[in-house]
Amino acid sequence: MYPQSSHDTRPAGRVTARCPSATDTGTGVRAARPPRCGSVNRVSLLPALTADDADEPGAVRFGDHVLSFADLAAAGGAVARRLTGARAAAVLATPTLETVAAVLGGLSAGVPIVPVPPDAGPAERDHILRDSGADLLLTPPGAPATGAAIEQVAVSADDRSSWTDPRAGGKPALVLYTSGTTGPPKGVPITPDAIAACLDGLADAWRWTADDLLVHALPLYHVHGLVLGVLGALRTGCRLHHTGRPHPDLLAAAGGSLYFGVPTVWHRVAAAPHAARRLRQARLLVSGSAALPAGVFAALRELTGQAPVERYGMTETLITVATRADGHRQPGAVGVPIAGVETRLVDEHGAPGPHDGTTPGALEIRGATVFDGYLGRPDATSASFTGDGWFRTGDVATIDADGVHRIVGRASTDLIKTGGYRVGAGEVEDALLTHPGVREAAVVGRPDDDLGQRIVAYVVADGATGDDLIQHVAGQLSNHKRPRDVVFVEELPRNALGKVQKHRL
Ligand code: MCA
Ligand code: AMP
Repeated sequence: MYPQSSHDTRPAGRVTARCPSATDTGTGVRAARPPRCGSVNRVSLLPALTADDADEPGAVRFGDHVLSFADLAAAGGAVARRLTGARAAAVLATPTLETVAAVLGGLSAGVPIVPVPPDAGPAERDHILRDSGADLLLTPPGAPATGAAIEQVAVSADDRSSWTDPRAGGKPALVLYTSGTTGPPKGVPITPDAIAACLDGLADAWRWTADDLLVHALPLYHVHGLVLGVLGALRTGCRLHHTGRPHPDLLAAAGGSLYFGVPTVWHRVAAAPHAARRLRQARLLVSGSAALPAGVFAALRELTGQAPVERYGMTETLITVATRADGHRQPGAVGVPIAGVETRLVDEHGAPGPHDGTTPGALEIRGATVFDGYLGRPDATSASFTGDGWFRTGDVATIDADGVHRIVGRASTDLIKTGGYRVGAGEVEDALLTHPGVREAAVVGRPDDDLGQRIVAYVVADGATGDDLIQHVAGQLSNHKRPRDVVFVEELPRNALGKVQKHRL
């Protein structure tokens, strides 16, 4: 099932540009600088782990647990030895050094790693394990038996073995699960080449170097926390402090130079002025995964003395557009394509849209960071790419004459962003419908100052309370997929074809 090269999952006939050539003008927006594909470090994916100073203590800190890069590599080496012969290995992705060691073990052994949200209910977890074909579940030591149907192997970050440096390449290193509008989450294989291109593009945009101290508290089963927040440190060689919880006081006390957060975290930092003021010493505050509200942008600028930079991406494309450290920081603007990435806008007929800063169009992306296709889902893959190889993001954007992008909405209301998490309305509806009292369900995202959107479920049901249904969903899926509110209705508004009219809810 796993492709051996980056081309195996592409639909026949699809033309892609992994790295646009200098003469390829296309109709899109190109990174202002020439693509750096040629300068990607193809020898080593994570050079910090074998650098001359890899023995320096204190490089990577998760709470009170601290390791040097060299010790972390040796912990990864010990995991790699246990992965011999595995097809894919799932990891219960707690925010710990054990998860980092497990990911490194997979990278080193050439075994795709499949992070599983640690709070995933059995339905979500079993889907991920089954769909990915993982034959092992790596967990922190002392983790209770999960009940998963595959062998559970405890990982210790204190084990040591020799480290084999992972190479860049086109075979999947990670498979991350992400929601669509309907059905269970889909697997997104991510190659070392795509990771390297993304991280090098961001390092260039943000002047991200080994002199930085990166601080965040993001989950380790998504691109933001795992690819940027962990592998980014191991590629640039910067120190990393994961604070466990994204509490403003913990973030401030870490004294970082570079901070990553989702808008919900920045909203909470802005609401804690004493902590926010302590971020004045930071070099760069970065927001992503969802739109940063203008009010939070303004509050951060006021309290920290600097405007945050926003960047935009998706699980399928990694991060593709970013405000540069030396770029103009404006609320709502997510910046320009990173090196190696092209973007374009198209209208409803697929024709190129103007880059005038006001006309919205469907945003399409191609380039070195874009995935090749969903795991085992050729139908979904071909629906996501145009015939000439551009990925349809599903986001609606404007692009101005300087190439600055603004995300102005999503084409589908059935993808909800709550706390930076992407949640498909269909997955939550399916979970609600497995409750014996529920006859119909429609799930929507409602604006929320803290979460961006909150999940609200409209149900036709007998003999169940709202709390029952929230707990029922939590029993199957991850915590953040629970509806915050349940509204009981007599019937759902439907059109003549029987389709629920969510705009009328
Ligand atoms: C949650 N709780 C609930 C419900 N939902 N209780 C009752 N009913 C519900 N429906 C509980 C939670 O379990 C928690 O309990 C408490 O309420 C507070 O929850 P919440 O408000 O959600 O806050 P939080 O748990 O502190 O989480 C906020 C967060 C989190 C830390 C910002 O949303 C987060 O880490 N988001 C990051 C998502 C992310 O990494 N996305 C990147 C995707 P208790 O306190 O007991 O636990 S990658 C991506 O998007 C692309 C590539 C990109 O651009 O980055
Ligand atoms: P995910 O697959 O969880 O990575 O979610 C990707 C989606 O997050 C994108 O399609 C956008 O809708 C949204 N997103 C990510 N970054 C931003 C941003 N800076 N501004 C607005 N939306 C964003």
